[in-house]
Amino acid sequence: MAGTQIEGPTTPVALVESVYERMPARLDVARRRVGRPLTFAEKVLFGHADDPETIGLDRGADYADYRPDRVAMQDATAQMALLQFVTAGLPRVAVPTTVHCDHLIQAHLGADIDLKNAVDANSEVYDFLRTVSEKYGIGFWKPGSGIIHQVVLEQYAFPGGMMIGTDSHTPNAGGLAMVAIGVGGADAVDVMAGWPFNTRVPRVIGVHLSGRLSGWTAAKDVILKVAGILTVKGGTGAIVEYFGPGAESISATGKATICNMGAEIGATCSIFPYDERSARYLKATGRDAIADLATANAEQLRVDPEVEADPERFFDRVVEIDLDALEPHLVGPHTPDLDRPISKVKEAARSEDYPLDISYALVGSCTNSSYEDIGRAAHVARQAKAAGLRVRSPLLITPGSEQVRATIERDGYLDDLEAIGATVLANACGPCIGQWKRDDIKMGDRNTIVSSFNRNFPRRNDGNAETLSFIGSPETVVAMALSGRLDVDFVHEAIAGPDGAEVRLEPPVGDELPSKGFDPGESGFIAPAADPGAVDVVVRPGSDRLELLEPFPAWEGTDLTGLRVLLKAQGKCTTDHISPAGPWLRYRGHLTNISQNLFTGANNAFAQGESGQGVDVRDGSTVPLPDLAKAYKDAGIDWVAVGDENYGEGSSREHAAMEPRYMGGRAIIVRSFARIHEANLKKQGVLALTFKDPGDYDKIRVDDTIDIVGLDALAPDVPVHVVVHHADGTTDEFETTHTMSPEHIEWFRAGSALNVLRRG
Ligand code: MIC
Ligand code: SF4
Repeated sequence: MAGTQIEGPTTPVALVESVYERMPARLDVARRRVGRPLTFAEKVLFGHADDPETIGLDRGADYADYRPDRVAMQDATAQMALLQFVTAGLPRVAVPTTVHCDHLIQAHLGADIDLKNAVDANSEVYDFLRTVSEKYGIGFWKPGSGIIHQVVLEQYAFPGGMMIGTDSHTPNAGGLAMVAIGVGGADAVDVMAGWPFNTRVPRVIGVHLSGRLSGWTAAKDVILKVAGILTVKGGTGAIVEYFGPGAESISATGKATICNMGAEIGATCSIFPYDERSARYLKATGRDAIADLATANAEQLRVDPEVEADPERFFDRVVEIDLDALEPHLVGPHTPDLDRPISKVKEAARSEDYPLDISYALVGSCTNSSYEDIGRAAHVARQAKAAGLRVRSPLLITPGSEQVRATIERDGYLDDLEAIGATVLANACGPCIGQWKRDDIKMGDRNTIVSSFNRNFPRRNDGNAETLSFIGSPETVVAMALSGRLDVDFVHEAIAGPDGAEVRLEPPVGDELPSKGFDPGESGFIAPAADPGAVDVVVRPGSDRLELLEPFPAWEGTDLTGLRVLLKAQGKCTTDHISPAGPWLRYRGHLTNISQNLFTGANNAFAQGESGQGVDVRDGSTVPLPDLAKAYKDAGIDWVAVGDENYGEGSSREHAAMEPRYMGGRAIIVRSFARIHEANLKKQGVLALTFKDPGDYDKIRVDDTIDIVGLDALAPDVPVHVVVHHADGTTDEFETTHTMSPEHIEWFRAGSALNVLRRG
């Protein structure tokens, strides 16, 4: 098994070989069992089934065990995952695993100084992550080496492979034909401990691509369009599989952009077939042997021909995108599925009264920071420079990895961008995760920003709910920075140049890959220790950043009665509402401290006006939700939270599930859940319940007490009964559904999945 060898800075060819070797026999079993041809995603899943002969087949219904080839974690989620892993008492990880330091670097003054400040400010956390990695056989990527998903794409992703990662944008690796799934830390702990990854067999949505990408239209526009069609919950429980002749007109990194943002529509992951563009990327990143192997096994790495010929028969849904007709798009504000072609943005901006001046433009993030992305952005910058134009909105650039940064520097792209006034930030998440120290506006100032990122929830980038964030491709963002206005259609109109001259921007052109090859830059990889016994892992007692975990108590064996309603979330309640990032990233390894942010972004139907407030039913006072949760906990009062549609959308951060659990939350009852968050709740022993009749949401009142009954008979597919006692003496009763398998029920009983793992 690959786990016994020392993790290196790239995927060993032997691992890829072993995946390809076992695939044909497994696909025979799969075809025999399902009795039809297979989509590519199904091939990869069967290729990684714990047991292909018995694995569940019913897409969207059965739970199934898979054996991923790899685990990746970023620093903001790895802390909690590794705090859990070390309590399992195992000598080393069972599968190849890496940790990437990218989220904790604050963007403020520019790459060098920001990186130095991050290393100083986070040394305790980085030391913890590095020593745990060294001790347990995990590859460690230092701060500055790049954003997890770019580094994974450059070094570890391979066609037909399967991985999980503790970050919702892990599906980025689908651009290299990999099933790559974002999970919470507890799922990663299972796999690192040698257990299978358990998830529901995904449905498969096919996106058929015809035509070719050209002109201003970029890969980003494909996913912005798909997001508009499928909406933020349309991909839930599904793999989005791209196929058709248009796929070959998109580079590997462009495909990764599309797969990355599949997270925004709730998809389990997204995937492209292996093609010549994938081979080119593998070779350019020094993986010729893997490219050759993949080419030799190409048939396993795409849909069966019958599926391509008659997709409606085999996919759960088919979406058609004609790349020839696709215009560049901009989505937002506040949600990634509010999409408009650039040609319609002006009209919308005026009618919706969006601030027309763009206060900042940002290029980068794991989604859009490849060599090709920056090359196309730089081409727009060169045109501007030739016309004497500089940016009218400040422009920030974050390269995706050290390799991309060194190469775009060598090839002059950074100079092109700096020449029109751009500032280059460290190779990290920076403003994308709210690690952005903005000095130009005050909190509460209404303003517009445009970025090439993937998320645009309120407060996401700068903590200000009045920042309206729009998302487009890197070239769109640079063009908009040049006009500085939301109401200039740079595709069809001229931009005002110096002295009033009109400047027409030509569609951008950029090389897919560097003709001189990549410059690897400064290597950021640290291999695990040869002698793990010599490595000490230190968690300083009294630290405010790291805290060892206490196991959650086991279920008391009785029904849950007399629960209070802490919160009834109204409308969007993403993980950024439940456990915001930005300044709170500081406490990602300290459950007690981070719990102080619980629900601070949530809109409570019972305490409207300001977000994050709740009503203490004991005296009717309105108090911040984290304080209320703590007060209830201290008084021994357990509680539930109620939520609306797609509750827990967004990040994989399991803090959004651990915090409620830690603060006395026993159940979350919602109209619908986002996949990762629901899984995270179950892992931590919280009952994740869905109103059978969404209308029952309306029955919940502020001063109710709630009983969740019949728990001794908790079983898969059996509804859970809820009795609501209103303060006026009346009661309501309703049924809720859940997705707990027998194993998940065991987690609930034991108090958490980790408690089960510890028991061995
Ligand atoms: C995000 O984009 O929201 C994050 C920050 O990368 C998260 C992970 C986290 O909260 O640490 C994600 O997408 O999973
Ligand atoms: Fe980092 Fe943003 Fe990508 Fe999340 S979405 S991994 S914060 S760059």
